[in-house]
Amino acid sequence: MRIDVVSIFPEYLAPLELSLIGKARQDGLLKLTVHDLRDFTTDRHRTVDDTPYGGGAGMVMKPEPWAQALGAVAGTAAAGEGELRKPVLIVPSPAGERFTQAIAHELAEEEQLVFACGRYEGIDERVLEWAADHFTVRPMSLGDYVLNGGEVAVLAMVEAIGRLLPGVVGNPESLVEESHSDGLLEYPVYTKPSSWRGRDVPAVLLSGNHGKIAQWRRHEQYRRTAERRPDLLEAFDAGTLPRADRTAFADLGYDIEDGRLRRRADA
Ligand code: 6GU
Repeated sequence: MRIDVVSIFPEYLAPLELSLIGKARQDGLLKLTVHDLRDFTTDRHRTVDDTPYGGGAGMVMKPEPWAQALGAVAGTAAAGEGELRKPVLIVPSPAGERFTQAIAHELAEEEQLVFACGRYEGIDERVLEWAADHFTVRPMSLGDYVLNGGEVAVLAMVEAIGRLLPGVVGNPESLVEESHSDGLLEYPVYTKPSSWRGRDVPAVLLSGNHGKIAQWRRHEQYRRTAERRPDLLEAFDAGTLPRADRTAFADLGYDIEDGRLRRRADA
């Protein structure tokens, strides 16, 4: 995969040289380049922003440096059958679509991703309209809070996507049983010693009974998800659960109707 990041703070992206993602770059699994937006300005002051039309607080990023930068990084990749596949332009913004594990999986299939890091009040809207001719444009948000710019969001998204690329995570099994891989939160984990400061590891995990352990872990996932992220259970397919799992959900205060979980009114 090829990734280009455009930012006025290229140093902000230095952590992408570390750990798993840094290793993936060294191994050639990920070709990641960070570009300085100011290198695409033409004035002496390397200006990237100006005051907003219509008034109001803050500054807006000017269109021309962005058009130059995006034009320079827009590669074209073969999509088979002589088709050219547009790169995906991800625009981090609190006004974007919510970035999820499912979207990370989608984006991990792409040949090229370009991240356009806005600062200030954002990028002139016409840049995104123009860019749609050359890219699949996807404004993306990490969640409902405001960061000062897209750089920290790019660190998060590149890590979430990069670890899904073939060969990046040493043991691909570790991608299977983790939070959000099955729409649920992960079960709690324990290591030695089996007793620590008066707290014992749940006995079932020491039992050697793999069926019982798998069931306990699944039920812990249900319990945790119901407690911390009940919203995730709305999308959960409860249609084909074994009896013990139905009972587990009943104990958590959920009925199952037409394969969907429904919180009991009295729960
Ligand atoms: Cl992707 N960008 C910015 N600037 N703020 C955010 C965000 C992104 N996601 C949540 N807040």
